[in-house]
Parts: sequence; structure tokens; C-alpha cells
Amino acid sequence: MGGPREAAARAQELRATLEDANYRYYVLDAPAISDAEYDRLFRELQALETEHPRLATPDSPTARVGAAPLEAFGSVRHRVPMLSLNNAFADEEVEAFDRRTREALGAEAVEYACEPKFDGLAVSLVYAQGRLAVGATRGDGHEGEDVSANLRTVRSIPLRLRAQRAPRRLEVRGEVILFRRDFERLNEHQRSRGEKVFVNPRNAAAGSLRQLDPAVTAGRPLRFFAYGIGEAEGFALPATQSELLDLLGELGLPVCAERRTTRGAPGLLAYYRALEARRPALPYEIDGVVYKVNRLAEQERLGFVARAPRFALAHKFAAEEATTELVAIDVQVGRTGAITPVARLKPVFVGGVTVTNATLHNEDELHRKDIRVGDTVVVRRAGDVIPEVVRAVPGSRKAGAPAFRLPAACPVCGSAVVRLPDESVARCSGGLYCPAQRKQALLHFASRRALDVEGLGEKLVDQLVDAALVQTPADLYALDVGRLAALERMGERSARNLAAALERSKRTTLQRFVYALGIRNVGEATARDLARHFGALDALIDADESALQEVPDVGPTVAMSIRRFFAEQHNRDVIAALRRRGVSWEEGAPRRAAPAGPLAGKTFVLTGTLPTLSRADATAMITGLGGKVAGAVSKKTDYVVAGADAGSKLARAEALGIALLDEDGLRKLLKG
Ligand code: 5U1
Repeated sequence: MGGPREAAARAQELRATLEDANYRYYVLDAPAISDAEYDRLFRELQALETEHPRLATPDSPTARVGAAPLEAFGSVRHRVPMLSLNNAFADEEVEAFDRRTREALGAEAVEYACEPKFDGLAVSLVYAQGRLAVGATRGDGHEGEDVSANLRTVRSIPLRLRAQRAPRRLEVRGEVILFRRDFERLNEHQRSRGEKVFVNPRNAAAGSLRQLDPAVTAGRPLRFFAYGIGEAEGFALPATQSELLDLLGELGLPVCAERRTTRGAPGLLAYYRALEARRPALPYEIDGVVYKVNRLAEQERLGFVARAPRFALAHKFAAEEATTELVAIDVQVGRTGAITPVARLKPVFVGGVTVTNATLHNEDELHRKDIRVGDTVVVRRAGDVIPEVVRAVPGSRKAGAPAFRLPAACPVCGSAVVRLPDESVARCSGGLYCPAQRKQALLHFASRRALDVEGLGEKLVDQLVDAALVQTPADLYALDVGRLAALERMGERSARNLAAALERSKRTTLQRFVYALGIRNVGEATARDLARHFGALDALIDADESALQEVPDVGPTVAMSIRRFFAEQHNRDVIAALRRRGVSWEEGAPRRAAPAGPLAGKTFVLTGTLPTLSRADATAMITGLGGKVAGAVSKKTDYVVAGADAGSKLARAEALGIALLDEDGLRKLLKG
């Protein structure tokens, strides 16, 4: 193979040829050599580097599989945050975006850069002196995971920028995706080896990038498209977004060929329609388009609102729909006991995945849409959301198909299924007993404001339930240190700590205990009122609905919820077992006298985020003056105190004509 000097020259030549082949293939989309030729040159370079190890460089095309498996990913702080985009679905929202942009810029017409919105995973690539230094996921936008070793295996990501004088530091942002045909091949391969099959290209891309072993990622045909930059030093910014992407292309980064520039809302909408029509023919999946003000100086003037830029907008495509046959309707029990009808479908490919189950939301929706077993139905799926049955195709009904009825008993635990007057969903009243609700019920029971079992978090609850050591909260108090210490990742010391925390939690208050039971609609405030009013648990258990409604802020819905809970023998059994195992509290005489203070008899509901007061502070101020703070708005509510992002409680208050206060209003009222 000649002497070292010839070898070095040949290695350099091979590297240049392979890099150029990559650039032509991935960026210019115009392959210059065949796959077989590429492989031959690649192997020749590998052989040279093996024979002369000093020739191997970290940015050689052969270095893409080199790194050893990682223990875990480190984290990377994004010096310039990776923002999300505001979304639009309707044409009017796009017109409003253009109007706002024109007004803010004082311009008659604005030029935009339009790009596909890739359905993949956003990543950041930092090039230092032209060499790929760090690659990271978006994470929460401020801090992502260091997936450098994995990103280095992605062949369309250059390890070295194509530039005579590379920028000192340039952070390229874009999306890692899988082409559809590569995704299908990958799944065929996975299936043939009995390995996990991915539901869609996006999930496959995400799963591949987060592999701890870069060799696994290297075997996945991931691609990358650049769409912008983050931090930049020693890099002369061009005037526009479209020129920026041209420049990234020249530096060797793949940029998408579907980009266009246009003016005004009609231009944006025309681009959207054209790309929507081309969508099925594109080799990769997109879920919409992105519009950006083209001039970078104008982008800077527009700036950002909250977590999204004011100069850009994602215009999403409508969810994909398909028709298929509804084979059966089952019901599922959620973690909070919600009973959801689920459609079992003849398999249908929609929104990039094969769908066999879809939600029918709730009983009312099902009846409103009049969907019955045997119907041909329209199924919709968008992005990662759960597929839903939209409607039945008229005329597809089989003769005599009956309307669906929810079962009267929970299919998981057999407890009564109850629908409260104000709710759209029916729920299992098994509460503490129902296996479907078990983990949620245990976490709530142990939470800080309930029995406050320090150290009993999600992972441990999963372990305890999965190992069948705990079924109800009462079982927690039968655990011993030996059994706990035998759990994975537990150890003797942690086991002792947990046992001690459980022991401490046994001594509690009636208010905490009632709250810990997790009765639907009984939050902390109601638990406190119930505890005060009845003084003893048995009095509460025995109270009928009218007795319950004597408690301030307990209306028919809450009363019914409490009755249903205690009516279940399983729940009473769990309470008895808890008492037997030593959970105790002081019981007192019922206290039904009205409290004193200028706000006595007044009930407040807090909703949304107040500018300066925390919820706990506002509650303390109100209750300190004799007022009550309730969890839900009812006719008995006197004031609703609403802050930012107030939701349904505010809407309900408005519907019932209840006085509304903001933080200032509350402070004035409290001052008298
Ligand atoms: N094509 C494209 N996708 N995408 C996503 N461009 C683009 N730009 C983004 C994001 C989050 O953000 C910048 C506008 C900040």
C-alpha cells in the first residue's frame, strides 16, 4: 500500500472524495457516484486508517460509528434558547399574523420565507472552528441532552463545514427525520429480527437519537435538514432567512428544496396549498409549513413573545382522515377512574400509523354522533394525538344495530359506574380499590398534603404495585423493612427510611385523611370543611346527601360524589384496614357554628395565576378573615378571584353571574 507519505496523501484524497459525495447526495440531492463506488472508497479509507492509525481523524467519514456506548447523556445549555412556534390552523389566523406583522413593521407588504414543517426531532449542532463540537436535543428549549456521539453517525450532518475560513462558532438548528422508505425498511428489519417496530418515522427518529450506544444509531438511516442558526461568532449574517439557508447549504448542511419566498397572506396560503397537495409525494413526513419574516433585521425588530418568536408562524395541516369498520366498542378505565368508550377498528393506515383503536371520548359524544358497532366510520389522527372516531358514514348502518350503553359496573373492579350531574364522563367509584386507579390513588394518598409519606414517589409506587406488594393504601402499612429492602434500587437504608416515614404518617388529622381518600371533587378545602363539620369519620361516612349539603360549599355534585364513594363496600373495607393498621387522628365534636370575621359566610374560589400572590397566600388571607376558599364554583360562591390563564372556573362564574375579582380587587376587599 506504499509508504506513509503516499498513504497520507491517498487518505486525504479519499476523505475529500467521500465528503464531496456526501454533500452531493444529501445537500445537492444529485449523487455523483454510485452507492457501490462510495462503499469501495469508504472501505479503502478504513483499511488505510487501520494500517496507519495516525492517519485517523475525528472528522473522517469513517469516524461516524466510533464512540463507545454511553452511561447516560450529559446536558447542554443552549446559549440562545430553542423556541417553539405559534401554531395556526385556519386561513384567518394566517391573515391575522400577516396583518400584525405589517402593522408592527409599518410596512405595506412583508416578504416571507416559507419552509416545510418537518415531523421529526429538533436538534442543535455547534460547529467550533468549522468542526462539529456538540450536538444536542432541544429538551425544554433551554437545556437539552448531549447526543453528540449519535448525531455524528448521521451521514447528512457534516463533521466539518465546507469553508476556507470557517466561522469561529456557529450553531446550526434543524430537524432529524427519517425518510418514509427508510422507515419502512427499518421496520421490516426490526420485524425480521423480532425487535421493536416503530409506530411512525418521528418516533423512530426520536428513539434512534436517544440510543445510549451510538453504534445502534449509526445503523438507523437518520437524516438532517437545517432550518436556522442559534449562536454565531465570526460569521457574517446575510440579510435574509432564504440567503441564510443558501449559505448553510454552501457550508455543506442539507437544506430543504421545498423552500420559497413570497409576499403577503395570499402568497403564504398559496404556498401552504401547493405543499399540502405535494405532501403525499414528498419522501418525508411534514405536519405543516413554517412562515418566517424573510429579512433578519425585521425578525430582530419583531422579537419574541413568551416562548415563541413574533416573526414566525407554523401553519399546521388538518388531521388526516380515513374510513374503516367499527368492529366493537369496549370501555377503558383511566387512572382517575374515567370510563372511556374505545372503538376497536379494522386496521387502517392514517396519519402515518396503522390504527386499530380510537377514542370515542364519552357517552354523550358517542350518542350525539350516533356511532354503532358495524358502522363504517371516519377516523382522524394528527401528530401524536390519540386517534378519534369523527363520524359514522351515513347509510353504512347494519339493520338492527343497537345503540351503545355504558356498563353499569366497572370492567376492571366491578364497582358501580357513576356519572355525576355536572360531568361529561362516567367514572368507576372503586377509588382506592380499583386496580386501574391503584397507582394514582396511592400517590395521592401519600402526597404531602395528604398522609405525607416522605419518599413514596412514582417509581416506588410502580415497583410496589408491579411486584403485587401493595394493592390498596392499607397494604402500605403491612410492608416490612425486609421486603422493602429486597426491591431493586432500594437497599437497607432507604427501606428503613421509608418504613419510618410510613410509621410517622400514621398519626394524622381527619382533614388530611379525608383528603387522602381521593374522593372525586373533594379537595383540601372541602376535606377541611367536612372534617370540621362532622368532627368524626363515621359521622361523615353515615351522612346522607342532605346532611352533606349542610356543609358550606358542598352542593349536590360533591354530596353525591361523597355518598357514592362511601357506598362502595371496597372503600369502607380499605378504611377499616387503615384504622386497624394504626392510622389514627383525633376526633372532635362537630363544629357547625359559623366562623367569625368580616368575611364570615363568604365563599371564594381561586382560579388562574395571580400576579404576586401564591394560591396558599391568598387562601390564608381569606380564611384569616373568616372567609372560605372552595375548590369549585357553584351558586353558593360569592367571589371568584381570577388570575392569568383562568380556565373553566372563570367561564362558570361568568355563566352564573358571580362577582369576579382580580388580585387588586381581592386586596381592596380584604382591607375592607
Ligand atoms: N422549517 C422550520 N421548522 N422550524 C421549527 N423552521 C423552523 N424554525 C423554528 C422551529 C422551532 O424556529 C425558529 C423560527 C426560531
